[in-house]
Amino acid sequence: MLRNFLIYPATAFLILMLAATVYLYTGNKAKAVPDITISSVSLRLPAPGQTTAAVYFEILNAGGADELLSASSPVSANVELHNHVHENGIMKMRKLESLKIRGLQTTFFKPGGLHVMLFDFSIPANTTAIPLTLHFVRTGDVRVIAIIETQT
Ligand SMILES: [Cu+2]
Repeated sequence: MLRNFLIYPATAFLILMLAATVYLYTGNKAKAVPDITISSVSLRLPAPGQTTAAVYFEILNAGGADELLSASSPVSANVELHNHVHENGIMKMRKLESLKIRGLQTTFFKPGGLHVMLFDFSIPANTTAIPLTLHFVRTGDVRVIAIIETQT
């Protein structure tokens, strides 16, 4: 009787501790704050006469997951997130409503893949860089500078 009296609370206590540990671990994992750094931001100017330009960069996330909702820039009123997809052997661009940014991972925006598309842009001659703001759900707005590369 005395044995049961002692073992039961000890077991209950251990189970509670285990549950609390599991709860804290999974909870912290989900709540981990994103730690986002944007690098290698460049804008490819199209051939003369064309009115769309693509912006490429890398999103390094050293923290928890985030989501990229949109991008904006003073040089264009119409900025979209795009991806390239293969359809019947043809490369097509597709607009993304948003993009999940996984934690502890680098997401590459590069030719033939993800990119930010500027429509009807207006960039004065001899401009070497333009501002671009990326809007994240958790991180908020991140302002970067895109270096302008002319097509060769
Ligand atoms: Cu595009």
